[in-house]
Amino acid sequence: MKRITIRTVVLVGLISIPLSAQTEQERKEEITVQTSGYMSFDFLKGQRQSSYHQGSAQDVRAGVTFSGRFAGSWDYALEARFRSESEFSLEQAFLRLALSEKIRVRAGLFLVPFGVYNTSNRPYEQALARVPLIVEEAYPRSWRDIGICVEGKFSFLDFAVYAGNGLGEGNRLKDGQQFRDRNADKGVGGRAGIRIDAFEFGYSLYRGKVDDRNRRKLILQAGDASWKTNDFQILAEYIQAWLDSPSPFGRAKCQGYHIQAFFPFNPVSFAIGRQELTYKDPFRGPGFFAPDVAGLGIDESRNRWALELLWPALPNLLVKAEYDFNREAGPKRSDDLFTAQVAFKF
Ligand SMILES: [Ca+2]
Repeated sequence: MKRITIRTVVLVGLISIPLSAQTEQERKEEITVQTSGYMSFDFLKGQRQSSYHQGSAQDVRAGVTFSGRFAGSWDYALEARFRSESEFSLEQAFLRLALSEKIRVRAGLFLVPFGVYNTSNRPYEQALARVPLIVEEAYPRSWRDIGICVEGKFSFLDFAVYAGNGLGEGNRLKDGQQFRDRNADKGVGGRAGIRIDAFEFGYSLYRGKVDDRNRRKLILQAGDASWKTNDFQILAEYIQAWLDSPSPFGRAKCQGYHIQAFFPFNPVSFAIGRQELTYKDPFRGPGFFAPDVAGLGIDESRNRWALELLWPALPNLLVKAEYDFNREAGPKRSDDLFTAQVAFKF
Protein backbone atom coordinates (compact mmCIF):
# COMPACT_ATOMS: atom_id res chain seq x y z
CA MET A 1 0.00 0.00 0.00
CA LYS A 2 1.31 3.38 -0.96
CA ARG A 3 0.72 6.37 1.23
CA ILE A 4 1.06 9.84 -0.15
CA THR A 5 0.49 12.98 1.85
CA ILE A 6 -0.59 16.16 0.14
CA ARG A 7 -0.78 19.43 2.00
CA THR A 8 -3.23 21.88 0.62
CA VAL A 9 -1.83 25.27 -0.07
CA VAL A 10 -3.08 27.69 2.53
CA LEU A 11 -2.90 31.24 1.43
CA VAL A 12 -2.35 33.41 4.44
CA GLY A 13 -1.43 36.56 2.55
CA LEU A 14 0.12 39.17 4.68
CA ILE A 15 -1.66 38.11 7.82
CA SER A 16 0.83 36.98 10.36
CA ILE A 17 -0.18 33.81 12.15
CA PRO A 18 1.63 32.57 15.26
CA LEU A 19 3.72 29.50 14.48
CA SER A 20 1.72 27.14 16.69
CA ALA A 21 -1.60 28.22 15.11
CA GLN A 22 -0.20 27.74 11.62
CA THR A 23 0.91 24.21 12.43
CA GLU A 24 -2.53 23.41 13.79
CA GLN A 25 -4.16 24.89 10.66
CA GLU A 26 -1.89 22.78 8.43
CA ARG A 27 -2.68 19.65 10.35
CA LYS A 28 -6.42 20.19 9.90
CA GLU A 29 -6.08 20.88 6.18
CA GLU A 30 -3.94 17.85 5.48
CA ILE A 31 -5.34 15.62 2.75
CA THR A 32 -4.15 12.03 2.83
CA VAL A 33 -4.34 9.64 -0.11
CA GLN A 34 -3.99 5.91 0.26
CA THR A 35 -4.03 3.76 -2.84
CA SER A 36 -4.79 0.08 -2.99
CA GLY A 37 -6.00 -2.27 -5.66
CA TYR A 38 -6.46 -5.77 -6.90
CA MET A 39 -6.72 -7.85 -10.05
CA SER A 40 -7.86 -11.35 -10.82
CA PHE A 41 -8.70 -13.63 -13.71
CA ASP A 42 -10.33 -17.02 -14.07
CA PHE A 43 -9.88 -20.10 -16.17
CA LEU A 44 -13.16 -22.02 -16.60
CA LYS A 45 -13.64 -25.52 -17.92
CA GLY A 46 -17.07 -27.11 -17.78
CA GLN A 47 -18.64 -30.45 -18.64
CA ARG A 48 -20.28 -31.15 -22.00
CA GLN A 49 -23.46 -29.09 -21.44
CA SER A 50 -21.80 -26.20 -19.65
CA SER A 51 -21.34 -22.87 -21.46
CA TYR A 52 -17.62 -23.28 -20.71
CA HIS A 53 -17.17 -26.78 -22.15
CA GLN A 54 -14.33 -25.66 -24.44
CA GLY A 55 -12.36 -24.06 -21.61
CA SER A 56 -11.97 -20.31 -21.40
CA ALA A 57 -9.64 -17.84 -19.70
CA GLN A 58 -11.79 -14.84 -18.85
CA ASP A 59 -13.31 -12.64 -16.14
CA VAL A 60 -10.39 -10.28 -15.95
CA ARG A 61 -11.22 -8.03 -13.05
CA ALA A 62 -9.17 -5.15 -11.70
CA GLY A 63 -9.89 -2.37 -9.26
CA VAL A 64 -8.13 0.58 -7.74
CA THR A 65 -9.14 2.55 -4.64
CA PHE A 66 -8.11 6.00 -3.46
CA SER A 67 -9.13 6.79 0.07
CA GLY A 68 -8.10 9.00 2.95
CA ARG A 69 -8.95 11.96 5.11
CA PHE A 70 -9.51 15.37 3.65
CA ALA A 71 -10.48 17.58 6.58
CA GLY A 72 -11.13 17.17 10.29
CA SER A 73 -13.63 14.32 10.71
CA TRP A 74 -14.21 13.89 6.96
CA ASP A 75 -12.84 11.12 4.81
CA TYR A 76 -13.52 9.82 1.33
CA ALA A 77 -13.14 6.79 -0.92
CA LEU A 78 -13.11 6.42 -4.68
CA GLU A 79 -13.00 2.93 -6.15
CA ALA A 80 -12.96 2.22 -9.87
CA ARG A 81 -13.31 -1.24 -11.27
CA PHE A 82 -12.97 -3.15 -14.49
CA ARG A 83 -15.86 -5.56 -14.37
CA SER A 84 -14.81 -7.44 -17.47
CA GLU A 85 -12.41 -6.92 -20.35
CA SER A 86 -14.52 -4.11 -21.78
CA GLU A 87 -16.62 -2.59 -19.00
CA PHE A 88 -15.21 0.03 -16.66
CA SER A 89 -17.28 1.58 -13.88
CA LEU A 90 -17.24 3.36 -10.56
CA GLU A 91 -17.65 0.96 -7.67
CA GLN A 92 -17.77 3.53 -4.90
CA ALA A 93 -17.37 7.30 -4.63
CA PHE A 94 -18.40 8.80 -1.32
CA LEU A 95 -17.66 11.39 1.32
CA ARG A 96 -17.97 10.34 4.92
CA LEU A 97 -18.33 12.34 8.11
CA ALA A 98 -17.59 10.87 11.55
CA LEU A 99 -20.31 12.30 13.80
CA SER A 100 -18.68 10.60 16.76
CA GLU A 101 -16.26 7.72 17.30
CA LYS A 102 -19.14 5.31 16.82
CA ILE A 103 -21.39 6.87 14.17
CA ARG A 104 -20.48 7.84 10.62
CA VAL A 105 -22.55 9.18 7.71
CA ARG A 106 -21.71 8.53 4.05
CA ALA A 107 -23.10 10.34 1.01
CA GLY A 108 -22.47 9.39 -2.61
CA LEU A 109 -22.18 6.08 -4.44
CA PHE A 110 -21.58 3.04 -2.23
CA LEU A 111 -21.96 -0.74 -2.08
CA VAL A 112 -25.33 -1.42 -0.46
CA PRO A 113 -24.99 -2.87 3.06
CA PHE A 114 -27.11 -5.97 2.49
CA GLY A 115 -26.09 -9.43 3.73
CA VAL A 116 -22.48 -10.55 4.06
CA TYR A 117 -21.40 -10.82 0.44
CA ASN A 118 -22.18 -7.55 -1.32
CA THR A 119 -19.79 -5.29 0.57
CA SER A 120 -16.90 -7.79 0.49
CA ASN A 121 -17.15 -9.24 -3.01
CA ARG A 122 -13.62 -8.63 -4.30
CA PRO A 123 -11.83 -11.84 -5.32
CA TYR A 124 -9.27 -11.70 -2.47
CA GLU A 125 -12.03 -11.14 0.12
CA GLN A 126 -13.90 -14.36 -0.66
CA ALA A 127 -12.85 -17.96 -0.13
CA LEU A 128 -14.86 -19.46 -3.02
CA ALA A 129 -13.96 -18.38 -6.55
CA ARG A 130 -17.60 -18.47 -7.81
CA VAL A 131 -20.44 -16.28 -6.57
CA PRO A 132 -23.03 -18.31 -4.56
CA LEU A 133 -26.19 -19.13 -6.58
CA ILE A 134 -28.60 -17.14 -4.39
CA VAL A 135 -26.29 -14.12 -4.27
CA GLU A 136 -25.99 -14.22 -8.05
CA GLU A 137 -29.80 -14.19 -8.53
CA ALA A 138 -31.39 -12.24 -5.66
CA TYR A 139 -29.77 -8.85 -6.36
CA PRO A 140 -27.32 -7.27 -8.84
CA ARG A 141 -23.65 -8.20 -8.69
CA SER A 142 -21.84 -5.47 -6.69
CA TRP A 143 -25.14 -3.81 -5.90
CA ARG A 144 -24.52 -0.07 -5.56
CA ASP A 145 -26.75 2.88 -4.86
CA ILE A 146 -26.53 6.65 -4.77
CA GLY A 147 -27.78 8.12 -1.52
CA ILE A 148 -27.02 8.37 2.18
CA CYS A 149 -25.87 5.69 4.58
CA VAL A 150 -25.50 5.88 8.37
CA GLU A 151 -23.18 3.34 10.00
CA GLY A 152 -22.70 2.65 13.70
CA LYS A 153 -20.38 0.42 15.68
CA PHE A 154 -21.02 -0.20 19.36
CA SER A 155 -19.53 -2.82 21.67
CA PHE A 156 -21.30 -5.88 20.27
CA LEU A 157 -23.62 -4.22 17.72
CA ASP A 158 -22.89 -3.06 14.14
CA PHE A 159 -25.51 -1.43 11.99
CA ALA A 160 -25.86 0.34 8.63
CA VAL A 161 -29.06 1.95 7.36
CA TYR A 162 -29.38 3.69 4.04
CA ALA A 163 -31.72 5.42 1.59
CA GLY A 164 -31.10 5.80 -2.12
CA ASN A 165 -32.61 5.50 -5.60
CA GLY A 166 -33.31 1.80 -5.06
CA LEU A 167 -33.46 -1.02 -7.59
CA GLY A 168 -35.31 -0.99 -10.91
CA GLU A 169 -37.09 -3.74 -12.84
CA GLY A 170 -35.50 -6.13 -15.34
CA ASN A 171 -35.89 -9.64 -16.75
CA ARG A 172 -34.42 -11.01 -13.53
CA LEU A 173 -33.78 -9.58 -10.07
CA LYS A 174 -30.07 -9.34 -10.86
CA ASP A 175 -30.83 -6.87 -13.67
CA GLY A 176 -32.22 -4.22 -11.30
CA GLN A 177 -29.14 -2.00 -10.95
CA GLN A 178 -29.86 1.65 -11.87
CA PHE A 179 -27.94 4.88 -11.42
CA ARG A 180 -30.79 7.30 -12.13
CA ASP A 181 -34.09 6.89 -10.38
CA ARG A 182 -37.01 5.85 -12.57
CA ASN A 183 -39.66 6.66 -9.95
CA ALA A 184 -40.45 8.83 -6.92
CA ASP A 185 -40.05 5.97 -4.46
CA LYS A 186 -36.75 5.76 -2.58
CA GLY A 187 -35.24 2.42 -1.64
CA VAL A 188 -34.41 1.97 2.05
CA GLY A 189 -32.64 -0.81 3.87
CA GLY A 190 -29.78 -1.87 6.04
CA ARG A 191 -28.13 -4.55 8.12
CA ALA A 192 -27.80 -5.03 11.87
CA GLY A 193 -25.31 -7.51 13.29
CA ILE A 194 -24.39 -8.65 16.77
CA ARG A 195 -21.06 -10.20 17.70
CA ILE A 196 -20.66 -12.56 20.66
CA ASP A 197 -17.13 -13.94 21.02
CA ALA A 198 -16.42 -15.92 17.84
CA PHE A 199 -20.04 -15.76 16.61
CA GLU A 200 -21.80 -13.14 14.55
CA PHE A 201 -25.47 -12.95 13.59
CA GLY A 202 -26.95 -10.46 11.16
CA TYR A 203 -30.29 -9.46 9.67
CA SER A 204 -30.69 -7.39 6.50
CA LEU A 205 -33.76 -5.80 4.95
CA TYR A 206 -34.40 -3.80 1.79
CA ARG A 207 -37.65 -2.38 0.43
CA GLY A 208 -38.42 -0.29 -2.61
CA LYS A 209 -40.72 0.02 -5.63
CA VAL A 210 -39.21 -1.03 -8.93
CA ASP A 211 -41.49 0.42 -11.62
CA ASP A 212 -42.19 3.87 -13.05
CA ARG A 213 -45.63 4.03 -11.43
CA ASN A 214 -44.52 3.13 -7.88
CA ARG A 215 -46.73 0.04 -7.74
CA ARG A 216 -44.53 -3.05 -7.65
CA LYS A 217 -42.84 -3.53 -4.31
CA LEU A 218 -39.59 -5.44 -3.87
CA ILE A 219 -38.72 -6.79 -0.43
CA LEU A 220 -35.36 -8.45 0.18
CA GLN A 221 -34.42 -10.07 3.48
CA ALA A 222 -31.33 -11.93 4.61
CA GLY A 223 -30.20 -13.67 7.77
CA ASP A 224 -26.53 -14.51 8.23
CA ALA A 225 -24.43 -16.28 10.83
CA SER A 226 -20.73 -16.96 11.14
CA TRP A 227 -18.37 -18.75 13.51
CA LYS A 228 -14.68 -17.94 13.24
CA THR A 229 -11.83 -19.65 15.07
CA ASN A 230 -8.13 -20.12 14.26
CA ASP A 231 -8.86 -23.64 12.99
CA PHE A 232 -11.94 -23.02 10.84
CA GLN A 233 -14.49 -20.46 9.66
CA ILE A 234 -18.12 -21.26 8.96
CA LEU A 235 -20.41 -18.81 7.21
CA ALA A 236 -24.10 -19.25 6.34
CA GLU A 237 -26.63 -16.91 4.79
CA TYR A 238 -30.29 -17.23 3.82
CA ILE A 239 -31.75 -14.73 1.34
CA GLN A 240 -35.34 -14.19 0.23
CA ALA A 241 -36.77 -11.80 -2.38
CA TRP A 242 -40.44 -11.00 -3.05
CA LEU A 243 -41.44 -8.85 -5.99
CA ASP A 244 -45.00 -7.80 -6.89
CA SER A 245 -46.33 -8.55 -10.38
CA PRO A 246 -49.39 -6.98 -12.03
CA SER A 247 -52.66 -8.95 -11.91
CA PRO A 248 -53.31 -11.75 -12.87
CA PHE A 249 -49.66 -12.80 -12.46
CA GLY A 250 -48.51 -14.02 -9.06
CA ARG A 251 -45.70 -12.49 -7.03
CA ALA A 252 -42.10 -13.38 -7.93
CA LYS A 253 -40.22 -15.30 -5.23
CA CYS A 254 -36.56 -16.08 -5.08
CA GLN A 255 -35.02 -17.77 -2.07
CA GLY A 256 -32.05 -19.86 -1.09
CA TYR A 257 -28.98 -20.19 1.08
CA HIS A 258 -25.26 -20.68 0.90
CA ILE A 259 -23.14 -22.21 3.62
CA GLN A 260 -19.40 -22.61 3.50
CA ALA A 261 -16.65 -23.94 5.75
CA PHE A 262 -13.05 -22.83 5.38
CA PHE A 263 -10.08 -24.67 6.89
CA PRO A 264 -6.74 -22.78 6.82
CA PHE A 265 -4.30 -25.67 6.43
CA ASN A 266 -0.64 -25.17 5.57
CA PRO A 267 0.41 -24.74 2.80
CA VAL A 268 -2.92 -25.30 1.00
CA SER A 269 -6.25 -24.37 2.59
CA PHE A 270 -9.55 -26.10 1.90
CA ALA A 271 -13.11 -24.81 1.50
CA ILE A 272 -16.40 -26.60 0.98
CA GLY A 273 -19.73 -24.97 0.15
CA ARG A 274 -23.36 -25.98 -0.27
CA GLN A 275 -25.85 -23.74 -2.09
CA GLU A 276 -29.54 -23.99 -2.97
CA LEU A 277 -31.80 -21.68 -4.94
CA THR A 278 -35.45 -21.65 -6.02
CA TYR A 279 -36.66 -18.87 -8.28
CA LYS A 280 -40.22 -18.46 -9.55
CA ASP A 281 -41.51 -15.45 -11.47
CA PRO A 282 -44.63 -15.98 -13.62
CA PHE A 283 -44.43 -12.47 -15.14
CA ARG A 284 -40.81 -11.71 -16.11
CA GLY A 285 -37.95 -13.76 -17.57
CA PRO A 286 -36.97 -13.97 -21.28
CA GLY A 287 -39.03 -11.63 -23.44
CA PHE A 288 -40.13 -9.35 -20.59
CA PHE A 289 -40.22 -5.71 -21.62
CA ALA A 290 -40.83 -3.15 -18.89
CA PRO A 291 -43.34 -2.18 -17.82
CA ASP A 292 -46.12 -4.42 -19.16
CA VAL A 293 -44.96 -6.92 -21.80
CA ALA A 294 -44.93 -10.26 -19.98
CA GLY A 295 -41.99 -12.61 -20.46
CA LEU A 296 -41.90 -16.40 -20.55
CA GLY A 297 -41.59 -16.60 -16.78
CA ILE A 298 -38.93 -18.13 -14.55
CA ASP A 299 -39.20 -21.45 -12.74
CA GLU A 300 -35.84 -22.74 -11.54
CA SER A 301 -34.54 -24.92 -8.77
CA ARG A 302 -30.77 -25.33 -8.60
CA ASN A 303 -28.17 -26.51 -6.12
CA ARG A 304 -24.42 -26.86 -5.91
CA TRP A 305 -21.68 -28.51 -3.91
CA ALA A 306 -18.42 -26.60 -4.22
CA LEU A 307 -15.01 -27.99 -3.26
CA GLU A 308 -11.97 -25.77 -3.34
CA LEU A 309 -8.24 -25.61 -2.65
CA LEU A 310 -6.62 -22.25 -1.90
CA TRP A 311 -2.91 -21.63 -2.10
CA PRO A 312 -1.41 -18.32 -0.90
CA ALA A 313 1.52 -18.44 -3.32
CA LEU A 314 2.75 -15.07 -1.99
CA PRO A 315 1.48 -12.90 0.88
CA ASN A 316 -0.60 -10.91 -1.61
CA LEU A 317 -1.24 -13.56 -4.29
CA LEU A 318 -3.93 -16.19 -3.93
CA VAL A 319 -4.51 -19.13 -6.28
CA LYS A 320 -7.87 -20.92 -6.05
CA ALA A 321 -9.03 -24.14 -7.71
CA GLU A 322 -12.76 -24.86 -7.32
CA TYR A 323 -14.89 -27.72 -8.59
CA ASP A 324 -18.67 -27.17 -8.65
CA PHE A 325 -21.17 -30.03 -8.80
CA ASN A 326 -24.14 -28.23 -10.37
CA ARG A 327 -27.59 -29.80 -10.22
CA GLU A 328 -31.04 -28.54 -11.22
CA ALA A 329 -34.65 -29.69 -11.37
CA GLY A 330 -35.69 -31.31 -14.66
CA PRO A 331 -33.69 -33.44 -17.10
CA LYS A 332 -30.14 -34.10 -15.90
CA ARG A 333 -27.54 -31.80 -17.42
CA SER A 334 -23.80 -32.31 -17.38
CA ASP A 335 -22.65 -28.85 -16.41
CA ASP A 336 -20.21 -29.28 -13.55
CA LEU A 337 -17.60 -26.56 -13.66
CA PHE A 338 -13.92 -26.27 -12.79
CA THR A 339 -12.64 -22.76 -12.01
CA ALA A 340 -9.04 -21.70 -11.44
CA GLN A 341 -8.65 -18.16 -10.17
CA VAL A 342 -5.59 -16.04 -9.57
CA ALA A 343 -6.23 -13.06 -7.29
CA PHE A 344 -3.65 -10.41 -6.50
CA LYS A 345 -3.89 -7.31 -4.32
CA PHE A 346 -1.58 -4.40 -3.69
CA1 LIG B 1 -36.68 4.48 -6.72
